[in-house]
Amino acid sequence: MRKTGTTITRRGFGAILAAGLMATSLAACGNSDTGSDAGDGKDDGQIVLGFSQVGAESGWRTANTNSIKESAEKAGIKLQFDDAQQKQENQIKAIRNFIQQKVDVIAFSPVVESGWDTVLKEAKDAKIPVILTDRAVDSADKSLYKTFIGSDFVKEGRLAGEWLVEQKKSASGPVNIVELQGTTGSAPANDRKKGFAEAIAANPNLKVVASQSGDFTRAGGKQVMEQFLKANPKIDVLFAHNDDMGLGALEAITAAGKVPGKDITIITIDAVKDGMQALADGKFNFIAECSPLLGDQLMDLVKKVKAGEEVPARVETQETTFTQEQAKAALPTRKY
Ligand code: GYE
Repeated sequence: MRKTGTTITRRGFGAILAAGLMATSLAACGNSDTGSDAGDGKDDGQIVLGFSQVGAESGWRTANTNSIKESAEKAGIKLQFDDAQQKQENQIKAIRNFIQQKVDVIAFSPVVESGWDTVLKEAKDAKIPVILTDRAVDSADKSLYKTFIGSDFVKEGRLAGEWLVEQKKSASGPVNIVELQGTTGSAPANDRKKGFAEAIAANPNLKVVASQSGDFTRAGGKQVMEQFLKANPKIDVLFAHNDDMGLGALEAITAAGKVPGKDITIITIDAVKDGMQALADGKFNFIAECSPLLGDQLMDLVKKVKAGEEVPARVETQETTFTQEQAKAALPTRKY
């Protein structure tokens, strides 16, 4: 059996409790150099984590939010959760609120890569450690955050492209690809596009004939796919940067009288349940996995940075890929 993202290290409840007690008592000893003084004056001694989430744009995001909420509760961490509705200005506002409230640690999943330096500097000046989850920022100053936890998006794009290269290796003519990009300026959209383009460069027959953002949503995927179908008489392949856009595109493809998975080869990223179902049903052809189950590892990191312990600069998620047969096998035990 291949390794899937659902096998991310899960620690026993006892270990979590012990780690929690240890971190709490360390925090109670006070004044670690990275910790804020936010815990002071709170009689319960609980670590307070301010988390700014991107939004609720996809199945992946919902699973990620659930994972973070469940893991915080399990770890005895008090979570201040904010949903930014896919707007950077809302995230900046939320982070400023967290600073004002003097939370112990701030974590966030940056909707786009650029434009974070000022607010990250404010957190640093307030001595509140910041953890990036899921998406990266392009800040040159790496001291503005403690660590990053998430996936290698370039690799995901590359795996998608490599699978296609293999499938189409005996194609004698042009293979027309349309690409549904994620949110413009976001790390996963930038990186998945890059990895895919690098991989398909191996075969000059493979050509991206149209590429546009569907904002990681089903509605966006459907709408942009409709435009693609109108403008391009021959589409052989759809590469969607997430399952949800691929699922939205299915409706447009069917409405145009084409058979998804047969007339048009569909490759997506994420491997959430609905995407895996579409793959098992033969409507998608291949998915590169991206695990949203970051909660447990995030809470471990929160405790460590609060305690002033060293943490790795980057913590990467374990992932795999799925064909239709593999999706059928994995679906019954899929957790998200
Ligand atoms: O692939 C997509 C979500 O940042 C990895 O965001 C995440 C992406 C995920 O909306 O479905």
